[in-house]
Amino acid sequence: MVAFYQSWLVVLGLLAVVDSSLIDISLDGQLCGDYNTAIRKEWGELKRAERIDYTDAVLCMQRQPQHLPREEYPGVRNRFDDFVATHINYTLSVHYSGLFLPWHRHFLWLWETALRDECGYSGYLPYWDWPLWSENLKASPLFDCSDSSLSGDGEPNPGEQSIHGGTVTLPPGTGGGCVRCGPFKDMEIHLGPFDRNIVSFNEIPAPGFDYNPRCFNRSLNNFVSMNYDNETIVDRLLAATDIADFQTVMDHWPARPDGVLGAHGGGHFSLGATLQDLFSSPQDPAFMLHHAMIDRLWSIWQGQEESHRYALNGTSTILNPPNGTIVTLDTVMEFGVLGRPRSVGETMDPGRDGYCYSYT
Ligand SMILES: *[C@@H]1O[C@H](CO)[C@@H](O)[C@H](O)[C@H]1NC(C)=O
Ligand SMILES: *[C@@H]1O[C@H](CO)[C@@H](O)[C@H](O)[C@H]1NC(C)=O
Ligand SMILES: *[C@@H]1O[C@H](CO)[C@@H](O)[C@H](O)[C@H]1NC(C)=O
Ligand SMILES: *[C@@H]1O[C@H](CO)[C@@H](O)[C@H](O)[C@H]1NC(C)=O
Ligand SMILES: *[C@@H]1O[C@H](CO)[C@@H](O)[C@H](O)[C@H]1NC(C)=O
Ligand SMILES: [Cu+2]
Repeated sequence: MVAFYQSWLVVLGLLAVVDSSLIDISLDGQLCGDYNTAIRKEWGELKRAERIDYTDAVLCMQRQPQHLPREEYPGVRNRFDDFVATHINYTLSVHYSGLFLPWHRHFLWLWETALRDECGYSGYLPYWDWPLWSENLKASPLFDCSDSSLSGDGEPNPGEQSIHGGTVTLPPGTGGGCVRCGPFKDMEIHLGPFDRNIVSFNEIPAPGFDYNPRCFNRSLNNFVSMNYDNETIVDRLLAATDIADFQTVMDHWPARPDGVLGAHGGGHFSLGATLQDLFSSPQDPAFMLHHAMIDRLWSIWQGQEESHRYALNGTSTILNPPNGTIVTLDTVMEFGVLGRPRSVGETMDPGRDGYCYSYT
C-alpha cells in the first residue's frame, strides 16, 4: 500500500508537466524497496577481490560468442563487441541529444545484467567518481595498472599530439601506445576507429562495422580531468536549474552552447584515443564506469525535486538539428540484440520496478 500511495504522489506531480495519455507509463513500475535495490559503488569503495570480479566478468564477456551475425557485422567477434556495435549503431541519435541520458541509462543496465546473467558476476556496476582522482589518474585505484584496476596508461608514444577544438587546446596525455599491464594488458579491439568530425547526421560513417583488429591504447591526461571533471563542475551539474542546463554542463564546458567537452567529454578525453571515439568508445572498459557516474549524477539531480524527475530536453538526433523529432516520455529507444525497445518514460526512475538500483 505504501508503494501505491507513493506512486500516486509522483503521478500527481507528473500531471502538471505531461499530458494525461502518459499516466500509465509512470504507473508501470512500483517503487522498489531496500530489500530489492542494488547498490552501485564507487570503484575505490569495492574490495580488491570485488574489483577483480568485475574485470574478470568483462574478460568473460570477451570470450562469449556474439549474438550479432558475423556477415553483417564482421568487426563483432564476441559478446563484448555486441555492446560496442549497438552503441555504434545508435550513436547518431543518442549523443548530444534528448536521448543521451535515458539511452545510456538503459545501455548500462543491459550491460550489468549481462555480466550477471551470462558471466556469473555477483556484484553491480561500479562507477568512476571523477573528482576523487582527477589530479592524478595514474595513482588512482582505477588506473594504477594493478591487478585490481581497469589497467592504466598506455606505453609512451612520442607521436601523441595536442588536440584543438573550439577555443581550447588539450595537451597530449602521458601514454598513447598500447596498454601493457593490468587486467586488460594486450587486449585487442575490433571496431572503429571513427573520425572525430561528424560528417553526417543520417548515416553511420566508415568504417561502420568493419573488422579492424588493433591494440587497446590509452593516454592518461590529468590536464583534461582537472579542468573538465573536477569538484566545481560536479557541483555545478547538481545545481543545474533545469534539464537543459544539466545537459549543457554535461556536454559543453564552459556551460555555454559553444563550450567544449563538459564533464561527459572530459572523462572521454582524459583516457586517450580509444575512449575518445564517439562511436566505438565502449571498447575501453572504463566506458561503463564513466557513464555510471553520469547516470549517478543525473539520478541525484532527478531526485532533488518532482519537476526534475520526468524532465526532458532535446530531439532524437545528434546535436538537436531544427528538424529533429522532440523527445517525450513516449519516444521509443532501440537496443538491437541487447534487449527489447524501451520508452523513455520507462527509464526515468532507477528506483522503480524494471530497474531497482541506486548509487552510493
Ligand atoms: C575546475 O576547473 C575549472 C576550469 O574548468 C576551474 O575554473 C575551477 O577552479 C576548478 N575547480 C577545482 C576545484 O579545481
Ligand atoms: C590508438 O587508438 C586509436 C583508436 O583505436 C587509433 O585511432 C590510434 O591510431 C591508436 N594510436 C596508436 C599510436 O596506436
Ligand atoms: C530545450 O531547452 C531550451 C533551453 O531552455 C529551450 O529553448 C528549448 O525549447 C527546449 N527544447 C525542447 C524540445 O524542450
Ligand atoms: C534534416 O535536415 C538534414 C539537413 O539539414 C537532412 O539531411 C535530413 O534528412 C533532415 N531530416 C529529416 C528527418 O527530415
Ligand atoms: C541498427 O539499427 C537498425 C535500425 O533500428 C536495426 O535494424 C539493426 O538491427 C541495428 N543493429 C545493431 C547492431 O544494433
Ligand atoms: Cu555513448
